[in-house]
Amino acid sequence: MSKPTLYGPAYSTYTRSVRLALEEKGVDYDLVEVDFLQGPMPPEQVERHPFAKVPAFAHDGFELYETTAIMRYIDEEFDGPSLQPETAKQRARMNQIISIIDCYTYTCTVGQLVIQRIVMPMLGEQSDEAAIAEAMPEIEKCMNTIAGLSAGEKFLVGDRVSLADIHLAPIFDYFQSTPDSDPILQKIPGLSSWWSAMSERESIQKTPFSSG
Ligand SMILES: N[C@@H](CCC(=O)N[C@@H](CS)C(=O)NCC(=O)O)C(=O)O
Repeated sequence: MSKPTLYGPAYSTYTRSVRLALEEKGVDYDLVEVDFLQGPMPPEQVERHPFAKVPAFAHDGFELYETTAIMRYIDEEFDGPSLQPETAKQRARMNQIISIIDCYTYTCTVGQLVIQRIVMPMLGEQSDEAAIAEAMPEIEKCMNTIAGLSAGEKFLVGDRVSLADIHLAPIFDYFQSTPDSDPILQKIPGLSSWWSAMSERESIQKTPFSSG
């Protein structure tokens, strides 16, 4: 079987979720860096992804975009530990958490907080404190909801890592690195314990946000 190629920058949370799936499965892959912070999305990436996003993925001539579709393909196509739980109820819970991350959590946590607190200063711009303040209640609601659904188990769904964990981990890594996360995480100790378990994993350590 040929080596898959992943197109996206190491700093992208969605790209990192796919990298985590590959690492957890033990799949060797090529990462083609695609930068969109210093300018518009490169035209070759827009050819791979008509909505001008990252990541995109290719394997054996099969091209795919949309992170959850890519992660599920990787889990089902390659050997290695399954990243989807065995029971229908657990799989439904995993899919529910992934959907909460995509529909509600990414926008307030990355689109607002991380962009304003981390990316803007990196680009020499000022953080928009009003945008951050507006995002915080929604972030708290998302983190509380995910923690509540995970019911205090070691990982978000049961005692084995699943696609829900690797979907949240990159977003959470940025979030926990901001001072703004402290008051929220103090109220949700379960999430900090989850992050302690996640951040020790080799997959997390092998996929830093900076490739340099
Ligand atoms: N629905 C897409 C979302 C991907 C996405 O939003 N990626 C972000 C980076 S983490 C991106 O491409 N941002 C560039 C932009 O919006 O211009 C997926 O699941 O893959």
